[in-house]
Formats: sequence, structure tokens, C-alpha cells
Amino acid sequence: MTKHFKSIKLILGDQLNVKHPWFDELDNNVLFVLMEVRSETDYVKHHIQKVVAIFEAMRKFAEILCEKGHQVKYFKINDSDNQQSFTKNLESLSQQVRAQEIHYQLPDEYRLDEELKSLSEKIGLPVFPSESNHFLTSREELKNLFEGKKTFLMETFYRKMRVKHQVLVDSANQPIGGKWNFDQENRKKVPKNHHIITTQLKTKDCSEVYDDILKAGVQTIGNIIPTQFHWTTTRTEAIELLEEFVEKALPLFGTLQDAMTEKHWYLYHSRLSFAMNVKLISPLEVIRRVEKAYYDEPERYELNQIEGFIRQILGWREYMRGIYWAKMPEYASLNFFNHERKLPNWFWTGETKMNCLKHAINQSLEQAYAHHIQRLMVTGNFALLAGIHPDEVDQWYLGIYIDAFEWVEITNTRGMSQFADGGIVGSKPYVSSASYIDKMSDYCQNCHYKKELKIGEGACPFNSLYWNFFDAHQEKLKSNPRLGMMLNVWNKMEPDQKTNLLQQAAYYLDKIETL
Ligand code: FAD
Ligand code: DLZ
Ligand code: SF4
Repeated sequence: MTKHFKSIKLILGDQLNVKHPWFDELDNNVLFVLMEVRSETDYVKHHIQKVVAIFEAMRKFAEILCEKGHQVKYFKINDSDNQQSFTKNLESLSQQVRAQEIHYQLPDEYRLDEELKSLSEKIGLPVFPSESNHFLTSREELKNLFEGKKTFLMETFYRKMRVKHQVLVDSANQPIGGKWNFDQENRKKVPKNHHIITTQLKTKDCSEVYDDILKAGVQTIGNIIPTQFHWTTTRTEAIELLEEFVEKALPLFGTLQDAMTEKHWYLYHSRLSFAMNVKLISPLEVIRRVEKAYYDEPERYELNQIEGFIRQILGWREYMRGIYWAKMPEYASLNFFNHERKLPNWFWTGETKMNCLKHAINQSLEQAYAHHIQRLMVTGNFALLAGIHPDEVDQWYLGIYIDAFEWVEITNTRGMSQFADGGIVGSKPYVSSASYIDKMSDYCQNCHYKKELKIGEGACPFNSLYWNFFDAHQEKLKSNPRLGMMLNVWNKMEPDQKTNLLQQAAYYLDKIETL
């Protein structure tokens, strides 16, 4: 006979926080439910490693809840009673166990927020949302900070967060080290002959989950070796990775955070984004651990490394979430430059002669990962210069990265990278010619194209596309104080030179599929 439960509590695949108050006490009236469902695997074509990581983490989380004595119903993707949607499964489960109410934690994504808001009406039971406690700022607090403002600078937000959470501030709420921001010290290339000593990949066998996904016929992108899976899928693994990061990579994190190299795919980056985004580990835990490293051993951990890292989490990560909730759903259709082009097919195969793009894309297909500057200044930069429709760009980023969840993907992609929001997230479009990519990487050395050539046979496409971008969007960019200098350079260029650059760009755009 089926057991009866007063309440069903839904746990989404990115709400795997064992420290949530829901799990503080055992309650026999509560049935927790987790579901592997096609509505989530199919809203975009995800990287195979992302689906494996989420299912593996969900299954391990359910096991931990059971071990603690909680009651759990887990829908695996191929279970015969799985109707493949949150609403349908909740409807049948609530009838089966005669539940009187349903609870959920506020989701991080607008689409699911809307779906869960209409649960009560669809199922005919009272439904109670509760705070997830997963961020350093509640949705209400964000609303008050962002509502009604056209722009709200990340730097202003970040300083408020430093003071609010007492991170790297003194008793007068002034920044430790006398500066809020050490970015100027953090723009170095990997030095020649530098020996990279960083975190290791710890692997495990995820074949069982992988086989289930294959059997279900979920369409995915990218590659995987299921027997050597390295993404962290438990809290214990996430804490181990954090410790290893602090020990090995943090001492150089800031200095080399913008550097790119063919020699190493994550360099001194933490690879903690997936664990944080599915809430195996909390942002404050990570921040406090890194802050402690500085206070314990200031001679080993310079402030620029520490502050640079903390700003990404306390600043950028929380700020992006703030913009998301302040501006959705309109944000998802912004297209400031009216870009219309399709994403070239080689974004899905890595088959391009441009070495920077070949490297960043192949790495993304192999590892479901690229670090920030690869995402922003290689793939994102090219997509913006080439005038790709932001919907196409969003689909790619939302699918391919292990850490891609809409609240943080769309604000970074449509906002920071594509400037499709006209300057809500960033104060200027992030575009560059070959010179920036060459300055920060070793990609240009082995490229089919010549970084120093702007026109003619073998000219680097970034060079002409860069000027073409300024020419095409003069009207929209001319009032931007941060772009005045580049527009001046463009406007003062010899007419012949301008014509040649524009012709070169048109030629490349015409044969974009073969670049
Ligand atoms: P580290 O370099 O070690 O940084 C530490 C942490 O800081 C990250 O784990 C992350 O939580 C946080 N962080 C750093 N930069 C950002 C940022 N701009 N916004 C929010 N958090 C940040 N991050 C995602 O988590 N999901 C995404 O879908 C995502 N899409 C992106 C798309 C584009 C076009 C760009 C330019 C950036 C995107 N980012 C995204 C931000 C950033 O690239 C990743 O967080 C980072 O590369 C993850 O690797 P890591 O954990 O090794 O990061
Ligand atoms: C991304 C994802 C995938 C691929 N699959 C599931 C799933 O089967 N079940 C689930 O609960 N969550 C999944 N997720 C994560 C959700 O899409 C995530 O909860 C939303 O993106 C909200 O941020
Ligand atoms: Fe990229 Fe141009 Fe450098 Fe080649 S030369 S790696 S295309 S920036």
C-alpha cells in the first residue's frame, strides 16, 4: 500500500544544497521529490557532460537525503511512471500519496518561476514557495536595488556587498589594502617558459547515468569519456576542489585570470562554477575560505589575487542575478544592434582556420568549459563583430557550458558579451582586433591568419571586422564616452583605407562558413 504524505517538497536539479533549512529536521509527513525530466533536458541542446553532471549530482543528493532518514521520491529519466514534466509528475504523485500541499524553493530561472506559479491552479492544491537562501542577496533586496534604474554599475553594487558582508573591509568599512579593485595588476599573459602548477582533474565513473541518458534518446552536443568524468557532483568533491584551488591556483589566480594559452584549458581558474550553480557549495563559503587564506598567509596570497577572485563571486555573480530578475522577461529579446546573422556551423564543430576560435570552441566541445576571457574575447567577440543574432549566441552558450543556467548565462552573453541590452550590464561593447587576443594569448603564433595584416591574403578576420563594426554602428555608439577615441581613429582614416577594410570585412562575412 502506498504511504501517504501531507506535503511534497520539490527540489530542482540546481537546488542541491544539503544545508537548506528544509533538511534540518526529519519529518515523516514530508516527501521530497527530484525529477530527471525531458522538459529540462530539451529546452536547449545541452552539452552531454552538463546533463551527466546534473543527473549524477541529483542522484547523489537523493542518496544523501535518504541516508539522513528523509523520505525521497526520485524520478529517473527512463522510469515508466515519469511523465517528463514537473507539473505532470507533481500532479500524479500528489494524488498517489494524497498530499495536501506542495512546496518549492524559488527557482533561479524565469521560465520555471512562471511554471511553478501556476502549479496550484493546475493541480488544485495549495502551493507554497520559499526562499532558497542560495545567494547573498534575496530577490526582494535585488528588486529594491535595481528597480527603476536604467543603469546600476557593478562596481557600486560590489562595494555595497563588500560592506554588507564585511568582506575585505576594515572596521571603518574601508577596503583592506586601500583600494576596492586591483584589476590593473591582473592583466598578464602567461610568461614564456612558465611552468603551470595548478589543480588536478580527479575522475570517476559516470557510465550508469550516461547510459541512461543515451537510452532515453536525449539529444546533446560535445564529447565525454564517461569512465573519466571530472566535474564535481557532490559537496565533498566541491570542498576538496576548493581546498586544492586555494592551495595551488589561488596564488596566481588574479595575475593570470585574463591569460589564454593553448597549453592548458583551465589554467589557474577554479572550475567551481558548476558546483556553485547547482548549490553544492555556497558562494559565501567560497569567499570566506579565500579571504581566510589571505588573513592566514598574507605573504603567500597577495591582495590582487584574493580581491580579483572575490570580486567575481561577490560582485559579478550576484550582480548578474540582480540584472536578470530586474529585467526579465524583456531582457531575453533585446537586440540593440539588430543583428540577424546565423551562427556559423563551425561553432558546433570547431572546424575553423582561426586558431583562437578553433582552440576555444574545441575545448568547449571537449570539456564543456572555457574560461571567462575565452568566452568574452574570443567566441563572444567574434559573434558580436560578425553581427550574429543574440538568440543564436544565447542558444550556444546556454547549451555548451557545464555552468550554463539562464540567470547567469543570458546576462553574461546577451548583456556583457553581445551588448544586446544597449549597456545595462556593460558600459561598452567588448570588441577587439587581433592585437588584444595576441597580447593575452599564444594563439596567434600558430594561426593560419596573420595577426598583423588587416587586408589582403591571410589577413586576420578580427582586424577588418573590428573596424566594420564601428562603421556599421557609428550612430548607436557615438554617444558612448568610452568609444569616442576609436570612432575618431576610424573617422580620421584615409578613405581608401576605410574602403579596403570594409571590403575585406564584407568578403569575410560573405564566406563566414569557410573562415
Ligand atoms: P573562475 O575564473 O575561477 O571564477 C570564480 C567564480 O566567479 C566562477 O566560478 C563564477 O561563479 C564567478 N564568476 C566569474 N565571472 C563571472 C561572471 N561574469 N558572471 C557570473 N559569475 C562569474 N558563468 C556561469 O556560471 N554560467 C554561465 O552560463 C556563464 N556564461 C558566460 C557567458 C559569457 C559570454 C561570458 C563572458 C561569461 C560567462 N560566465 C558564466 C562567467 C564566467 O565565464 C564563468 O563563471 C567562469 O568561466 C566559470 O569558470 P570558473 O569556475 O573556473 O571561474
Ligand atoms: C539543466 C537541467 C537539466 C538538463 N535537467 C534537469 C532535470 O532533469 N531536472 C531538474 O530538476 N533540473 C534539471 N536541470 C536544471 C534545471 O533546468 C534548473 O533547475 C533550472 O535551469 C532553474 O535554474
Ligand atoms: Fe585569432 Fe587572428 Fe590571432 Fe588567428 S591571428 S589566432 S584569427 S586573432
